[in-house]
Amino acid sequence: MPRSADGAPARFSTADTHHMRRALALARRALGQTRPNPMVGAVLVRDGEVLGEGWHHKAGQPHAEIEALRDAARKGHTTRGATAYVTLEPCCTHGRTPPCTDALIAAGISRVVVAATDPNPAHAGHGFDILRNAGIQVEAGLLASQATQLNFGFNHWILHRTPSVTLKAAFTLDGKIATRTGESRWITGPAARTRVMQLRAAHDAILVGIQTVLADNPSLTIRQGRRERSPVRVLLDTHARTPLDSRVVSDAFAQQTIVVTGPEVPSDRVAALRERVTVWTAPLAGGRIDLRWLLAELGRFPITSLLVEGGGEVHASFLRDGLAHRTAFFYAPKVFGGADAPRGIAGDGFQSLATAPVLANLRHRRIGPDLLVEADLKFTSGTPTGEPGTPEVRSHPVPATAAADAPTGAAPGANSRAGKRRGPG
Ligand code: AOF
Ligand code: ZN
Repeated sequence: MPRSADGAPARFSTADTHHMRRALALARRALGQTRPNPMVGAVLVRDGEVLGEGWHHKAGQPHAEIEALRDAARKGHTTRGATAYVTLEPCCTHGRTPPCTDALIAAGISRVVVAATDPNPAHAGHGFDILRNAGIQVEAGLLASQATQLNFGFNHWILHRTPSVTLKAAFTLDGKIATRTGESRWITGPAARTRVMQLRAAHDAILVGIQTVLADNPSLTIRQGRRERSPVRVLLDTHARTPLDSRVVSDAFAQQTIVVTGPEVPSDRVAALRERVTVWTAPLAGGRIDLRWLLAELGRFPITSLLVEGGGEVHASFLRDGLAHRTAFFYAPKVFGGADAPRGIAGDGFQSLATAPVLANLRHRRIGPDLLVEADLKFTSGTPTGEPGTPEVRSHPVPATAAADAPTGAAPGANSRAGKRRGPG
């Protein structure tokens, strides 16, 4: 049973559920647009009448509650005695914008129904206390898991300041991602590829390795109907081998691309790349880009969620270092065979059963002829981001470890800062 913010059982009516569903739908309108802020929706209702609706559009702009209050005012409604349905606990601190708790109290709202608690340590229940102390009835937990899932990136980032990492791959049933002659288009069907577009849209950035760029020349954009847009695209390119005519470097979204090279690469290659894209010079760990360093930089960018689309060596590195949180593995009903045919997860592999990651909370479904298996990664020991040797499930929300205040946002492509700071090696 859902619980109110103070743990007492709360009863939600069908009308409550209906309005919260609407608030969630409003929140989703800003999918991929709010980083590093969460997506939030709000609906104001009195006596069954919807007075105002709103959602958070972008970091730095008004929060969902404020948008809904303004919408009600525009429509000539007062809000005294109304119920506010909000998908996230109202904030109670001054960030880029003033506290929503103050605005709700000033507007005379008498009941606040919330889906998820804000994991931001600056809020995390304080918003509820402030509202309740002002005499407002507060109930939380309605459709909480949907609201939490929606903001899986924010929920991780606000605690760790690094992105939540999802590994995505499309395999044959025998774990191959290409035939032995390198044919890989397409392993999965069109429905699975549409689902990949949705996955991309739900992440702030996509990462691939140089092998994938050289083999497939992917565009990594989001194509929905006639519209095409791009999340931030990150290429791991230790030796600065990215061809200047590859799509990620030369298409209309090139200013959204970050090429990450090692420290010792020809300066003319870096200069040529830098004319089109942002180039970061990264330290190496074991001869490859140091992924911990990269995740910290992406967190500063700020990127809250990262979709890793391979190839096999890249996936293996994230797994080996315990840096991935979820998987989205597509399986096509095909078998390629071949000891030398490329595998979805390569590298050296884990030495023992005891150190191999285990997948928890498995969710599977058919997508056309294919199968999608989504799961959370569980490292039983080895080198995850948590304490070595400690069993740990990195699902969402993750345990609190970190800082309290939210940094300021930055526009995609506006990060020549990083490129300038770390010149070519
Ligand atoms: C809400 N409603 O719509 C959002 C909230 O810098 P600011 O002022 O935008 O504050 C950002 C923090 O506010 C963010 O880290 C998260 O805790 C919360 N986001 N809160 O009440 C909203 N987007
Ligand atoms: Zn707020």
